[in-house]
Amino acid sequence: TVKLTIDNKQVEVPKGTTIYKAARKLGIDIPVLCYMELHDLGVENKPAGCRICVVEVEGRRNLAPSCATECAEGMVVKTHTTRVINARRTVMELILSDHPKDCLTCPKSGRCDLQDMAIKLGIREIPGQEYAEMSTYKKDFSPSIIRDVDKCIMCRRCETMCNEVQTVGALSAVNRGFMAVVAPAFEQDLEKSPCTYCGQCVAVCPTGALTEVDHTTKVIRAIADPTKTVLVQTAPAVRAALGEEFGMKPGTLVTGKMVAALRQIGFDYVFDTDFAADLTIMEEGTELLDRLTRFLNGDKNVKLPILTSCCPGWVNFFEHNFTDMLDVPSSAKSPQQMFGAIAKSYFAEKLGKKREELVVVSVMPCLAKKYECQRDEFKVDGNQDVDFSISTRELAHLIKEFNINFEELPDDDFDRPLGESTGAAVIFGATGGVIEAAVRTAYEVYTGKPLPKIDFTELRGMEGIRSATIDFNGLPINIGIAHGLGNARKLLEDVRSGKANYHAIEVMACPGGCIGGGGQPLHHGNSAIIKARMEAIYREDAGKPIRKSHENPYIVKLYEEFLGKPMSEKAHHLLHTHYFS
Ligand code: HC0
Ligand code: SF4
Repeated sequence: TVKLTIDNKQVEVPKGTTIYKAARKLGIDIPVLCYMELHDLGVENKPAGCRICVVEVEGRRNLAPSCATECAEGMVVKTHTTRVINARRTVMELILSDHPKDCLTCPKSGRCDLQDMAIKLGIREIPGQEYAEMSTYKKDFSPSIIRDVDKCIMCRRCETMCNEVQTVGALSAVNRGFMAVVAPAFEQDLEKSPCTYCGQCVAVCPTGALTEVDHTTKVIRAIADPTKTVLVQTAPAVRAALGEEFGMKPGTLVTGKMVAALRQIGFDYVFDTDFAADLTIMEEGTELLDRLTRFLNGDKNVKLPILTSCCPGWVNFFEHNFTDMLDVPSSAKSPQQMFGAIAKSYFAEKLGKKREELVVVSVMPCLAKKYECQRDEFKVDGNQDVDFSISTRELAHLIKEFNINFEELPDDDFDRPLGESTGAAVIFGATGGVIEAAVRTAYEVYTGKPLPKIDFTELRGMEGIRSATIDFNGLPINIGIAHGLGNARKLLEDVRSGKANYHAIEVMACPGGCIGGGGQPLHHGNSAIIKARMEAIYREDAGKPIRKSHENPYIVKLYEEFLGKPMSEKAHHLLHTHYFS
């Protein structure tokens, strides 16, 4: 260890610790723009590029970037001398001189790290601004994400997220000097790159350079249109994070308030993606058991392990990177898309309306869902099963725009039939939850016996790659779980090479699963926030009266009245899909 003094306080830290981290140990928060630590992932973004974090080290001529300078024995550090403050302001003025000043209309306004820093450092004018040249780039619109590179400050957090955590490699620094920018190869549009729309780059971008495509205006128009019946479905993870946008603690569950707010906004029916998650388990669970039985009967052509297919970032990733394995994932559509298909057939019939008269909106913790709902396979004669997908952040905007006092709302309940769900559906929102939900149903269907215990804690947690063997009455079922696309790549490569031996694998593109999605309140890679949301998800499950998908009475009714049985011809037509390279 080494001992040093920071702002007149003594601290002892392990050798190799940076000044920035040593200061944090003392409760001193040195301001940073580019630096980012992803606690549980062992990944740091440390380009020492922004120079906002400089400090004065006694005996050294130059100021030192605290994020990249290691502590030494006897060091004396000052974090807010006049020299340091002046240097920070100068750096900030330089950054702002090449940054658009359209804060009033910027989608990131109010939650922008750069704006916050300008306020914190008391920047009131930018000297020489009238002579400064601005670098300009064209805006890049994809179905999910907008890149407004004029606002890029070269912190390179997105690059770290995309390359190191997700191993997608869609973003890297190109050009030099004034024209340096983070972009896809050859400065192509995101849509032509291997981007999966996972949105993790958006989740860590400190400025308005990376934001979601906004669907709220379209939603407001649909609600105001008297010829349309507008249905909303809410994803499992939204209820565990929406409260944060209203100042509530991470991990606060706001299911009832969320339903009440959606009613006040004016949706005709407030339904739940969780209903469709239960439906997904019926289809995917049956497919798993079907493949297992064929395998046990000696069928050599059967594809195992089955891979979950409900995460659209993951689907995009395997369609791009594992083109030789496109028949391995489950053919079950995601809950978002199952919901849309059932809403515009079964429920439309119940209402006596044509599918074109219905508008289906989803609220998702995810940006890839915006892309997913536009895929051609999920349209009938050009009419999308899910018309618009808004993120948790966009829903928070809508609630504020509609003058709703969210904190004061009384709890309300979802409409029936497409609003009823079980605990198994809720846990879809956390890594490991989809496969736990599938096991709860597959076990009982396969063995014909009730589960001795409902909670499979061995499938839970934050470890990037996990595995467990579940005993199906004497038949051991090997389960694999990965979250974060870098982990998914590792696990899939082991499957491809025959090194790993699993019957079923769950993959979620975002660290933590959907609770850590790119459409959630910004988590900046902070794992404490993700863990609090995860606990909330399991709390909601534990409190549900029904906790197994096959016991959802409205799912039972849906099969009786409409679909027949899981994987029937009708179910196949409405609830299954295929993949492309
Ligand atoms: Fe998820 Fe989903 S669980 S992907 O993480 O499967 O986005 O929350 O809505 O569709 O249900 C996201 C979350 C969903 C879907 C569900 C699945
Ligand atoms: Fe990379 Fe995901 Fe961002 Fe696409 S959305 S650029 S895959 S981090």
